[in-house]
Amino acid sequence: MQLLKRLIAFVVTGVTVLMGALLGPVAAFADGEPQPWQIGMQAPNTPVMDDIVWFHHFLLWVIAAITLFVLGLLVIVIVRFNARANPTPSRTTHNTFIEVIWTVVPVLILVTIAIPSFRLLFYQLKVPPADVTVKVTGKQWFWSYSYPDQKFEFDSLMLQDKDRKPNQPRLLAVDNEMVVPVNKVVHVQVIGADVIHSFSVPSFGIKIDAVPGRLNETWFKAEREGMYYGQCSQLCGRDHAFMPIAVHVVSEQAYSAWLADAKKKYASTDDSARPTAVAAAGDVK
Ligand SMILES: [Cu+2]
Repeated sequence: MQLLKRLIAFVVTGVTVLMGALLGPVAAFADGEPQPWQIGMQAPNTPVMDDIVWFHHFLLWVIAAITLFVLGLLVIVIVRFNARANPTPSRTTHNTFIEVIWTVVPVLILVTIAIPSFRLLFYQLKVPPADVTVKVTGKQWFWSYSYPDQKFEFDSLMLQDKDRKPNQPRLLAVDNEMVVPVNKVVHVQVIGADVIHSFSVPSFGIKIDAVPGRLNETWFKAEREGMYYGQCSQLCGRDHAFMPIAVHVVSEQAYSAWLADAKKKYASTDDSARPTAVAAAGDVK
């Protein structure tokens, strides 16, 4: 009995701590990158990610309620119907009412989950009219960003430790970030050049495979300025862990200024003039 009480206290404390950690400090973390000892998700920076976080919290409550309910039933069975407390068990085998209840209630729970789930899915999938289009190409092992309306393209490689400034996060900072304006719908087209990669930025709520020969698309509308990081999320070979994604969200004016600069800087569309990162990365270490 003592053991059971301790077990219940342990479970209740565990659930409370976990719920607190998962539901509480989402907004307390710094923007755009993971933090040491972080448990919850990164702070959302798009309407889609807002909805994903809401849905996650909603599911967490549903799961917690079901788990506690089942735990309660188990405890009742253990305490009241063990061989000592209940030496002559009942021979009842069917109860139509209870059987209807345990079929109908789970169906209702699933429908309650399905409605916001499908709403979110369609919200993610339907790209609204785009203000900016960026074509992202996953390569072994870096990303290329092309702005089709502006007719330029550039490569984005992870910064090595020796090139990194103190405020740039290790394994996430890159030499050339993807730059987008704040509060604008950015249409992202994603493709792979060699193998399957995956373009993923947690605080934007996007993760989409970069498949050779297939143009996938997604979208995001960043609501705050800043630097937002992600990583390739599909095992793609030796340097899979070293092809981070960095998206710099800037004001409208800063974006126009960057565009003007970038058009000059990345003017050459001739492949031979661009950094030969593939050859360099292919060297045997
Ligand atoms: Cu990859």
